[in-house]
Amino acid sequence: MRIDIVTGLPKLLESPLQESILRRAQEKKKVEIVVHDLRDYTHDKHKTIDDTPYGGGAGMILKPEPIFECVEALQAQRQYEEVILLTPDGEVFNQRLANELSIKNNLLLICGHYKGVDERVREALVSREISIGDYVLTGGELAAAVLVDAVVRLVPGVLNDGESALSDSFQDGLLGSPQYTRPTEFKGMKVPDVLLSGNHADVEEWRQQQRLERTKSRRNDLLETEK
Ligand code: 6GU
Repeated sequence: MRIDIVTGLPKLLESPLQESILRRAQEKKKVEIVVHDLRDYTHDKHKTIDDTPYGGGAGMILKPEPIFECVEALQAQRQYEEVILLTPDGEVFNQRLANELSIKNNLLLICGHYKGVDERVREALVSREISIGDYVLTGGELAAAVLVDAVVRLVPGVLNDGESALSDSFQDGLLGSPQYTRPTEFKGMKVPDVLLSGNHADVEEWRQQQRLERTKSRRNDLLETEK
Protein backbone atom coordinates (compact mmCIF):
# COMPACT_ATOMS: atom_id res chain seq x y z
CA MET A 1 0.00 0.00 0.00
CA ARG A 2 1.12 3.54 -0.73
CA ILE A 3 -0.22 6.57 1.17
CA ASP A 4 0.56 10.14 0.08
CA ILE A 5 -0.25 12.95 2.51
CA VAL A 6 -0.53 16.56 1.34
CA THR A 7 -0.08 19.12 4.11
CA GLY A 8 0.98 22.67 4.94
CA LEU A 9 2.53 21.40 8.20
CA PRO A 10 4.65 18.34 7.35
CA LYS A 11 6.49 18.47 10.68
CA LEU A 12 3.29 17.62 12.52
CA LEU A 13 3.31 14.23 10.78
CA GLU A 14 6.98 13.37 11.23
CA SER A 15 7.16 11.59 14.57
CA PRO A 16 3.74 9.85 14.49
CA LEU A 17 4.75 8.09 11.26
CA GLN A 18 8.29 7.24 12.37
CA GLU A 19 7.81 5.28 15.56
CA SER A 20 6.83 1.80 16.60
CA ILE A 21 4.56 -0.24 14.35
CA LEU A 22 4.25 2.41 11.61
CA ARG A 23 8.02 2.65 11.34
CA ARG A 24 8.34 -1.14 11.18
CA ALA A 25 5.59 -1.38 8.53
CA GLN A 26 7.55 0.99 6.32
CA GLU A 27 10.88 -0.77 6.98
CA LYS A 28 9.23 -4.09 6.03
CA LYS A 29 7.95 -2.42 2.82
CA LYS A 30 4.35 -3.27 3.71
CA VAL A 31 3.47 0.38 3.25
CA GLU A 32 5.10 3.44 1.74
CA ILE A 33 4.05 6.74 3.30
CA VAL A 34 5.14 9.97 1.60
CA VAL A 35 4.44 13.42 3.06
CA HIS A 36 4.25 16.36 0.64
CA ASP A 37 4.80 19.94 1.78
CA LEU A 38 2.27 22.26 0.10
CA ARG A 39 4.85 25.07 0.17
CA ASP A 40 6.92 23.13 -2.36
CA TYR A 41 4.04 23.73 -4.81
CA THR A 42 3.94 27.51 -4.45
CA HIS A 43 5.68 29.96 -6.77
CA ASP A 44 5.78 33.21 -4.81
CA LYS A 45 8.59 34.47 -2.61
CA HIS A 46 6.61 33.91 0.58
CA LYS A 47 5.42 30.40 -0.36
CA THR A 48 1.81 31.36 0.29
CA ILE A 49 -0.58 28.45 0.83
CA ASP A 50 -3.57 30.30 2.31
CA ASP A 51 -5.57 33.48 1.79
CA THR A 52 -8.52 35.42 3.23
CA PRO A 53 -12.06 34.22 2.42
CA TYR A 54 -14.18 35.92 -0.27
CA GLY A 55 -17.20 37.49 1.36
CA GLY A 56 -15.20 38.24 4.49
CA GLY A 57 -14.97 36.49 7.82
CA ALA A 58 -12.33 35.30 10.23
CA GLY A 59 -9.45 32.99 9.45
CA MET A 60 -7.58 31.86 6.40
CA ILE A 61 -8.56 29.43 3.66
CA LEU A 62 -6.16 27.01 1.96
CA LYS A 63 -5.63 28.25 -1.61
CA PRO A 64 -6.57 25.91 -4.46
CA GLU A 65 -3.47 26.29 -6.68
CA PRO A 66 -0.79 24.55 -4.54
CA ILE A 67 -3.17 21.70 -3.68
CA PHE A 68 -4.18 21.18 -7.32
CA GLU A 69 -0.58 21.29 -8.48
CA CYS A 70 0.55 18.76 -5.89
CA VAL A 71 -2.40 16.37 -6.29
CA GLU A 72 -2.29 16.50 -10.10
CA ALA A 73 1.45 15.75 -10.09
CA LEU A 74 0.80 12.70 -7.90
CA GLN A 75 -2.17 11.53 -9.98
CA ALA A 76 0.05 11.62 -13.07
CA GLN A 77 2.20 8.96 -11.41
CA ARG A 78 -0.41 6.50 -10.17
CA GLN A 79 -4.11 5.82 -9.88
CA TYR A 80 -5.50 6.67 -6.43
CA GLU A 81 -8.56 4.70 -5.33
CA GLU A 82 -9.50 7.46 -2.92
CA VAL A 83 -8.54 11.12 -2.54
CA ILE A 84 -9.53 11.89 1.04
CA LEU A 85 -9.93 15.33 2.59
CA LEU A 86 -9.54 15.32 6.37
CA THR A 87 -12.14 17.78 7.62
CA PRO A 88 -14.46 18.06 10.64
CA ASP A 89 -17.52 18.11 8.36
CA GLY A 90 -16.65 14.72 6.81
CA GLU A 91 -18.02 11.24 7.37
CA VAL A 92 -17.05 10.07 10.88
CA PHE A 93 -14.15 7.59 10.84
CA ASN A 94 -14.66 4.19 12.44
CA GLN A 95 -13.29 0.64 12.35
CA ARG A 96 -15.48 -0.32 9.39
CA LEU A 97 -13.99 2.53 7.36
CA ALA A 98 -10.46 1.59 8.51
CA ASN A 99 -11.05 -1.98 7.30
CA GLU A 100 -12.36 -0.69 3.97
CA LEU A 101 -9.35 1.58 3.39
CA SER A 102 -6.83 -1.07 4.47
CA ILE A 103 -7.39 -3.08 1.28
CA LYS A 104 -6.68 -0.17 -1.10
CA ASN A 105 -3.40 0.12 -3.02
CA ASN A 106 -3.02 3.92 -3.27
CA LEU A 107 -4.54 6.51 -0.94
CA LEU A 108 -4.08 10.26 -1.16
CA LEU A 109 -4.85 12.29 1.96
CA ILE A 110 -5.26 16.06 1.97
CA CYS A 111 -5.05 17.76 5.36
CA GLY A 112 -7.49 20.61 5.75
CA HIS A 113 -6.16 23.50 7.77
CA TYR A 114 -6.92 26.92 9.18
CA LYS A 115 -10.57 27.81 8.69
CA GLY A 116 -11.03 25.59 5.70
CA VAL A 117 -10.13 24.64 2.15
CA ASP A 118 -11.23 26.31 -1.06
CA GLU A 119 -14.43 24.53 -2.10
CA ARG A 120 -13.07 23.77 -5.60
CA VAL A 121 -10.63 21.30 -4.03
CA ARG A 122 -13.60 19.27 -2.79
CA GLU A 123 -15.46 19.66 -6.06
CA ALA A 124 -12.70 18.59 -8.40
CA LEU A 125 -10.17 16.51 -6.48
CA VAL A 126 -11.73 14.84 -3.46
CA SER A 127 -13.60 11.51 -3.56
CA ARG A 128 -14.30 11.31 0.14
CA GLU A 129 -14.30 13.58 3.21
CA ILE A 130 -13.45 12.11 6.60
CA SER A 131 -13.58 13.46 10.17
CA ILE A 132 -12.13 11.55 13.14
CA GLY A 133 -14.85 12.66 15.57
CA ASP A 134 -17.17 15.38 16.74
CA TYR A 135 -14.65 17.91 18.04
CA VAL A 136 -12.55 20.54 16.31
CA LEU A 137 -8.80 20.19 15.73
CA THR A 138 -6.58 23.01 14.49
CA GLY A 139 -5.97 21.06 11.30
CA GLY A 140 -6.28 17.73 9.55
CA GLU A 141 -2.70 16.58 10.24
CA LEU A 142 -3.33 14.81 13.54
CA ALA A 143 -6.50 13.34 12.05
CA ALA A 144 -4.46 12.02 9.10
CA ALA A 145 -2.00 10.46 11.56
CA VAL A 146 -4.90 8.76 13.36
CA LEU A 147 -6.38 7.46 10.11
CA VAL A 148 -3.02 6.18 8.84
CA ASP A 149 -2.31 4.44 12.15
CA ALA A 150 -5.70 2.71 12.20
CA VAL A 151 -5.46 1.68 8.53
CA VAL A 152 -1.81 0.59 8.33
CA ARG A 153 -2.00 -1.78 11.29
CA LEU A 154 -4.69 -3.69 9.36
CA VAL A 155 -2.52 -4.17 6.26
CA PRO A 156 -1.58 -7.87 6.00
CA GLY A 157 1.89 -8.59 7.39
CA VAL A 158 2.14 -5.41 9.45
CA LEU A 159 1.22 -6.93 12.81
CA ASN A 160 2.75 -10.17 14.05
CA ASP A 161 0.58 -12.99 15.48
CA GLY A 162 0.83 -11.65 19.01
CA GLU A 163 -0.44 -8.24 17.92
CA SER A 164 -3.07 -9.64 15.57
CA ALA A 165 -5.85 -7.24 14.69
CA LEU A 166 -8.34 -10.10 14.78
CA SER A 167 -8.54 -9.92 18.59
CA ASP A 168 -8.99 -6.13 18.66
CA SER A 169 -11.64 -4.26 20.50
CA PHE A 170 -14.13 -3.15 17.85
CA GLN A 171 -13.06 -5.67 15.23
CA ASP A 172 -16.10 -7.73 16.24
CA GLY A 173 -17.98 -4.76 17.68
CA LEU A 174 -17.14 -5.44 21.35
CA LEU A 175 -14.79 -3.70 23.77
CA GLY A 176 -11.77 -5.56 25.16
CA SER A 177 -11.61 -7.57 28.39
CA PRO A 178 -9.50 -6.65 31.46
CA GLN A 179 -5.81 -7.60 31.08
CA TYR A 180 -3.19 -8.35 33.72
CA THR A 181 0.51 -9.14 33.85
CA ARG A 182 2.85 -10.01 36.73
CA PRO A 183 2.69 -9.80 39.72
CA THR A 184 -0.36 -11.88 40.73
CA GLU A 185 -1.00 -9.47 43.61
CA PHE A 186 -0.19 -5.75 43.55
CA LYS A 187 -1.09 -3.26 46.31
CA GLY A 188 -3.68 -5.74 47.57
CA MET A 189 -5.31 -6.09 44.13
CA LYS A 190 -5.41 -9.67 42.82
CA VAL A 191 -5.43 -11.10 39.32
CA PRO A 192 -8.70 -13.04 38.83
CA ASP A 193 -8.17 -16.76 39.61
CA VAL A 194 -9.53 -17.91 36.26
CA LEU A 195 -6.61 -16.23 34.44
CA LEU A 196 -4.13 -18.22 36.57
CA SER A 197 -6.04 -21.51 36.17
CA GLY A 198 -4.38 -22.62 32.95
CA ASN A 199 -7.82 -23.66 31.64
CA HIS A 200 -8.03 -22.01 28.20
CA ALA A 201 -11.74 -22.69 27.71
CA ASP A 202 -12.58 -21.10 31.06
CA VAL A 203 -10.32 -18.13 30.27
CA GLU A 204 -12.01 -17.60 26.90
CA GLU A 205 -15.49 -17.84 28.42
CA TRP A 206 -14.56 -15.34 31.15
CA ARG A 207 -13.05 -12.91 28.64
CA GLN A 208 -16.07 -13.04 26.35
CA GLN A 209 -18.36 -12.45 29.33
CA GLN A 210 -16.25 -9.46 30.45
CA ARG A 211 -16.31 -8.02 26.94
CA LEU A 212 -20.09 -8.25 26.75
CA GLU A 213 -20.55 -6.70 30.20
CA ARG A 214 -18.12 -3.87 29.45
CA THR A 215 -19.75 -3.14 26.15
CA LYS A 216 -23.23 -3.13 27.71
CA SER A 217 -22.27 -0.81 30.56
CA ARG A 218 -19.96 1.56 28.62
CA ARG A 219 -21.03 1.48 24.99
CA ASN A 220 -24.50 -0.01 24.70
CA ASP A 221 -24.75 1.81 21.35
CA LEU A 222 -22.24 -0.68 19.89
CA LEU A 223 -24.62 -3.58 20.63
CA GLU A 224 -27.61 -1.87 19.09
CA THR A 225 -26.26 -0.32 15.89
CA GLU A 226 -25.22 -2.33 12.86
CA LYS A 227 -21.59 -1.92 11.87
CL1 6GU B 1 -10.26 15.60 9.97
N1 6GU B 1 -9.97 18.05 10.94
C1 6GU B 1 -10.15 18.99 11.88
N2 6GU B 1 -9.65 20.20 11.69
N3 6GU B 1 -10.84 18.78 12.99
C2 6GU B 1 -11.32 17.55 13.17
C3 6GU B 1 -11.16 16.52 12.25
C4 6GU B 1 -10.46 16.81 11.11
N4 6GU B 1 -11.78 15.43 12.71
C5 6GU B 1 -12.30 15.78 13.87
N5 6GU B 1 -12.05 17.05 14.17
